[in-house]
Amino acid sequence: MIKLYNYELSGNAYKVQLMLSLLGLEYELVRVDIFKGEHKTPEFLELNSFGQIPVLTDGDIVLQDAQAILVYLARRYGNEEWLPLDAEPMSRVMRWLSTATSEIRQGVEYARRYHLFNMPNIDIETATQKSEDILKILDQHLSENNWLALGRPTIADVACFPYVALASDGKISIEAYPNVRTWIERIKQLPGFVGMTGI
Ligand SMILES: N[C@@H](CCC(=O)N[C@@H](CS)C(=O)NCC(=O)O)C(=O)O
Repeated sequence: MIKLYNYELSGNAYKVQLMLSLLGLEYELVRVDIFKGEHKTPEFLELNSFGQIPVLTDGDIVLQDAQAILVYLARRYGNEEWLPLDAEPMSRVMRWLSTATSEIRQGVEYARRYHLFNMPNIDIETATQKSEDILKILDQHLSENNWLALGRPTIADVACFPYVALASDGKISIEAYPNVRTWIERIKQLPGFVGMTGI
């Protein structure tokens, strides 16, 4: 049985839940209340020494990091469709996994942390500027492409979708980015799509 250690407001954990659902897999959710520090207990640190969700277990396999888990699920259960192995298309998918953990995280994800969770040590001006920068780039890219990496949905879309779709939580409007809005709606139409609070 697959278990996903998550928290309902975590966009990183939601990425994994979305992938599980798109693949039509059965899974169990194990709630880790990160606002009560449940991700820093010795038991949880055994699963992820970083003290972060998401964690996914599949039998004896214990995996950490949303992007890494998407790679696992795509290859283990989704064959070539969600993450092909040929050099060029694989590189195109990886580009966006990397973008999810850099430009998108430092932009819309941090803006959300600041406004929704009042997290300290976030430079909101920088996060807001980075949000606008990446949304503009995404909108341009999506004006010529229906999906981020290939001519079909891949884990690139799943990795980038949550925090872009949650941008308004960070007081970032996506009104000026019509192609981003259309892409969000396109993802919501995928068979097996599941939402989260705010999406
Ligand atoms: N690189 C990690 C980052 C995960 C992450 O930032 N998780 C947050 C919740 S969305 C968390 O557990 N934060 C608690 C902490 O870092 O102490 C991933 O992509 O899974």
